[in-house]
Amino acid sequence: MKELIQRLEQEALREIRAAAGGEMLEAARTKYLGRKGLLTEAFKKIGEASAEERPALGSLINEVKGRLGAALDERTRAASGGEEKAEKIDITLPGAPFRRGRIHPITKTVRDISDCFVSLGFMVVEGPEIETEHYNFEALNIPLEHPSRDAFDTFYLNSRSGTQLLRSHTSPVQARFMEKHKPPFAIIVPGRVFRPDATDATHSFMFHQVEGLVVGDRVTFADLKGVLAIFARQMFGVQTRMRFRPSFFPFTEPSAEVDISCFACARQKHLEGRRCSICGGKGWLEILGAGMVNPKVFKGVGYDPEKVTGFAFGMGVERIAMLKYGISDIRLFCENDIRFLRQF
Ligand code: 2U9
Repeated sequence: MKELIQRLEQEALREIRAAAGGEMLEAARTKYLGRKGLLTEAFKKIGEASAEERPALGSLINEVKGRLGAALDERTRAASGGEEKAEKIDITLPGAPFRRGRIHPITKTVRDISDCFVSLGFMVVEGPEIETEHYNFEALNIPLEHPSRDAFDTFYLNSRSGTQLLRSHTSPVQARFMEKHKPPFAIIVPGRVFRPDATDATHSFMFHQVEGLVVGDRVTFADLKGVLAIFARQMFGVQTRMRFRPSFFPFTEPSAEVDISCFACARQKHLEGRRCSICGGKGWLEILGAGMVNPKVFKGVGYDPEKVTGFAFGMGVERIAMLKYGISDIRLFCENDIRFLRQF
């Protein structure tokens, strides 16, 4: 009987040591120490032993119970601690997912336009959004009676330090640049501009422009055409054609509006008589205005128009982005709808 109990103990200890986790340890506890467990069974069999042996057998079983209980407790503690630790460093768990942000389509378009001109040697220049009437109008040969100077066409600010306004174009930056730098130079000026237009699908009181200015010795209209042709092809595809229509701006003379051949018509051979939704069937898209810098503008900043010539151009970034990406409403750029922004 004594050997039987000792063997039982060895067997139980082996099982406890080999147990792989909490569940197996609980099973061992029930098997050996439970109410119907093997040690309880052994207790019941003490009656079969002789009267002299019984006390020693009883205390042996109690000692074994104590040792097995202690062994089980220790292993259970270790197992649960181990499991906790393993959880903390479980490198197989997938990481918490997070969405990467994106560049706003207007920022992306400004960068694409700028990159093209930078690759041609232009320098990017920026300036203030709050301007004086001098830099926003006078320096650009825009006379006092010009309709754009009307309070309904410009945001004027209440200011103690003379009349201030929100710039209605980025051109004042070029005027400021010319005052501080001598030709030759080639700059592009991206930035936000403000006009109190009634808002609709194609007009907003705030939008972005990229304007360019090249000044130097014998800069010609041919240079203007060459630079803009490279830009149009880079932005809208190598097959893009350009056309110039005569126009008028106070700051350029002569002035032109520049169209590109409609990239959508070219793609949509299957239109078969139906009108192209991008160009309305005209085959051309207006993308920018341009011209040779008016000599009066040069005089105003202290350049001699007999010695230098220059060309300038300007484009609305929202319009370029809307054409390029087929966006039908300018307000989408400001609504922060993640379903819209995620598409770029
Ligand atoms: C200086 C001299 C000349 C900038 C120019 C345009 C033509 C033009 C419009 C395009 C769409 C503005 O966003 S828009 O409404 N711009 O057509 N801008 S030439 O000419 C300058 C600028 C600065 C000193």
